[in-house]
Amino acid sequence: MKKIYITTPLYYVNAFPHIGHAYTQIICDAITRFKKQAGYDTFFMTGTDEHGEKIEKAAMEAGFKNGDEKNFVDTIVPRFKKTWEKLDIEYDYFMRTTDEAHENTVREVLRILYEKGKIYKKVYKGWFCTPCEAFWSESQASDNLCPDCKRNLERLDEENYFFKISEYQDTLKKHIKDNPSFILPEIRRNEVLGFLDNNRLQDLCISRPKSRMSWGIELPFDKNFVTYVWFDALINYISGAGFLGDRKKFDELWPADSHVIGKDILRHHAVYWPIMLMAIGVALPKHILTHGWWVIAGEKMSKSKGNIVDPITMIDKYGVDAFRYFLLSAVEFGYDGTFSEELFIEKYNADLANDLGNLVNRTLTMMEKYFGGVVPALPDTAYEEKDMKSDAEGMQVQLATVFAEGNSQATLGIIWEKWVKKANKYIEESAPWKLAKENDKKLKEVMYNLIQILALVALFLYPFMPKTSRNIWKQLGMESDISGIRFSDDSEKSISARGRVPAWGLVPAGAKISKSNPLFPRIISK
Ligand code: ME8
Repeated sequence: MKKIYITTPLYYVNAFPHIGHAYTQIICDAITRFKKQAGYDTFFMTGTDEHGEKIEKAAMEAGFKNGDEKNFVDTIVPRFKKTWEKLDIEYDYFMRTTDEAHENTVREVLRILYEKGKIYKKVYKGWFCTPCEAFWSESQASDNLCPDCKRNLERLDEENYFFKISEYQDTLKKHIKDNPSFILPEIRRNEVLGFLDNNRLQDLCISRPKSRMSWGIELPFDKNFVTYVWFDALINYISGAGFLGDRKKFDELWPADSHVIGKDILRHHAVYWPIMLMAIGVALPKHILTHGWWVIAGEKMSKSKGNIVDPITMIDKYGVDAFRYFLLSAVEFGYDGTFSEELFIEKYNADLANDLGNLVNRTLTMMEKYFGGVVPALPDTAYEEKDMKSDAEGMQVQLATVFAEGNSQATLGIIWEKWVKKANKYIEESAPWKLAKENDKKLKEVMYNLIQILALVALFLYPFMPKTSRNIWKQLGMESDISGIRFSDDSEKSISARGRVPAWGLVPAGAKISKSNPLFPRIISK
């Protein structure tokens, strides 16, 4: 059976990861967990991009000698892995562009394309931006500044190998037009179509003479050259899926369901990569999900600008799920978002301390107080909370529809409005403390409902905040592992037919609540 194959970009190892990279990881992790929960088999791949000029430069700056770059990158990769571990990123495979299997695949792809006549040699005269790894023509860079990052360009006048991409322009345009969900969200799709409408594609330079830069993969047809960083890196998506090595794995994984990227590398993924695949004769990925940038004081957070925030600092200070929640909920997928600790604290206090934390804490406190922590059986006369019960049934499908385009903000928004906030309102309106005082038998029903609501909240939150969701599940006295629960498949752990959740009754009467410390204590800002 085809697996859902999700990828992140392969990050450059010239510096440690920051919040921008963390965001892409968290989105991919949430998508993968969401799909698993819905009953699909998944494969989530991430990794590092380790060749090229800027990595070589970083290695030299760190005191490593020419030819010793691999030892330098080996010192950086563990930091990426450690950060992903702290962020609870459950990937299946960590791909490095220095892996032998990947390098072999790149060489083989180069050979195939060279033999097909898709790669040729010519003298290149023009401009080059080292930080962006991008070539620019005279007309594109009239002021000698990179049109993308506005930094100084380097003049180049050298022989190189080029990949013929110009001949695929119309086929690509047609593919994008015929497949409206190929590039998401729409604003990014329009950006690519606008670029293809207004520019004639220039053939892509894919090599560097070794005399200038040797930290790359040697071309199989010319040992004086190594391949250009993008040509190397993009192939990871198929090499990691077993292309040319493991046919069975490749058939299970390809085409990828979603390449998740930031808007900075949209053109590489939505123009160059599909054309490479067309030239090789491989199907195109289904979706390219493109998010915006995290911005600090109006500027893109980036290694080269030096305005980065380390995710590990945030996690150590506020906890992993509070950090995941902020990144996933504070910005609409596809658009830029502003990061600041003040905004973080504001959102933490409002959504996590006040809404979610409070809901869990006061429900469980009342359970202990009124029922000694044992979930009561529902009385025969129970009226049940009809609204929420019927909402629960269609909930997974509703969330899946919204989250299909990566919009975690809207997805979490639904969970908050329809569940967390509504449940708090239910507590206010039904006032269990009054019912208890009046010895009203409706108290049992209200508390029973609240417990079922909490169980569903834990399940709905699991892809986004796995630790919190596990914690709530455990406090409800549930012994199963929440990560193994499927909304819809044939296994024993499945809790319903595909796409439907059996709303009420996940926590059985008699379950013993084990309340622990408040989930998200309020942060008092200085
Ligand atoms: O581009 N806001 O690597 P890279 C949001 N090696 N996301 C951000 C971000 C920000 N301020 N800064 C970085 C490369 N990102 C290539 C990719 S793929 C075959 C090769 C995230 O280390 C975002 O996902 O510069 C962006 O696309 C990626 O990191 C760029 O990482």
